[in-house]
Amino acid sequence: MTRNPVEKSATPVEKATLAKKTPVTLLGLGAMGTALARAWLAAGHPLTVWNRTPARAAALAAEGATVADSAAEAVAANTLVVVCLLDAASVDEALAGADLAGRDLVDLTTGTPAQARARAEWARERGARHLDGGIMAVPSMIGVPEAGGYVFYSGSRELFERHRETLGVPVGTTYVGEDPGFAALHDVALLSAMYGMFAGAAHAFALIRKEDIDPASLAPLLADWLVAMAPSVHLTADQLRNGDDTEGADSSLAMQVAGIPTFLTTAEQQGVSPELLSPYFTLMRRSLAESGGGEGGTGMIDLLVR
Ligand code: FVH
Repeated sequence: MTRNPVEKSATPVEKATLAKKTPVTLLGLGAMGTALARAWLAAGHPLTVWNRTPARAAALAAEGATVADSAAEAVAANTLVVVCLLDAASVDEALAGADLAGRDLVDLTTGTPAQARARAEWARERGARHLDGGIMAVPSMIGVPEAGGYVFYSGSRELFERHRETLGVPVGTTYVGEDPGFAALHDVALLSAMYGMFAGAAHAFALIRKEDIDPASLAPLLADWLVAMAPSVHLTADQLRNGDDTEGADSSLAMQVAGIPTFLTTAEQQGVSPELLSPYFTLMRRSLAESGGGEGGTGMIDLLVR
């Protein structure tokens, strides 16, 4: 293990400050892991890191991290072990030879709810406690509180509370429940909505692509419109809760379905494939037909649930 040069040369005051901060082990120094590492180092947390490709740890060693020669050695160094690797298979591979007994394993690797539940059980069988995390941020948002990023956590509330302060150093924290799968479920839900937004924006840019319209002039209009429409999710939530999709509906489903030909014809006339929008329009039509003229769009949500 390469010792932390900052620790070796620390003054008594620096050592006292370091001593108050929870030591962290971090496995994975990709784009996200490196950003997390820098935030903990900047806040004065003693940090032990490991990465499959050792060269990625060199810069962090110079910034004060202790670099372990193996994942097992890094896990042995501290109680709090944070993992941020590519996928569940890489977590299996990295932790294969590590003794996890007594460790608090926090897995920030993106995965499915089922993978998170299986990991919690896997950790329990190895004598470790487990929290799953779903990162709602990109690396440039880490260590920048005003960027608004955060991590969803699920699993033991007591474990979350114990490490809340340390976990909150790189980016905000939002606890979503004892079920270990809930952080991943929230993560995937929000990212799925994001992809829907990206799909709509891609279609919008395609519509103007062949015209004498600067994409840079459409972009702010698009962004403002999406922001103006975003609060509609609160109305949808209320309607789902109350089982009444007429409640507060400004725009009836029937009116929206009547407008579908306008969108499809415009796409055709602009030489744009309707492939991103068509599935949603199909669902709108089915929902209207099956609801006998429902007012809102929550019927589509129930049609999606198999
Ligand atoms: N970057 C982002 O924008 C997103 C934001 C939301 C959350 N994601 C998730 O975070 C996890 C890590 O993402 P990342 O950005 O750090 O990813 P990479 O830069 O590609 O680094 C991958 C690290 O995983 C290591 N690794 C891959 N396979 C293995 C393996 N079989 N055994 C051990 N380690 C492995 C890789 O090591 P190396 O290639 O440097 O040797 C990197 O450390 C991820 O779940 C995102 O979905 C990021």
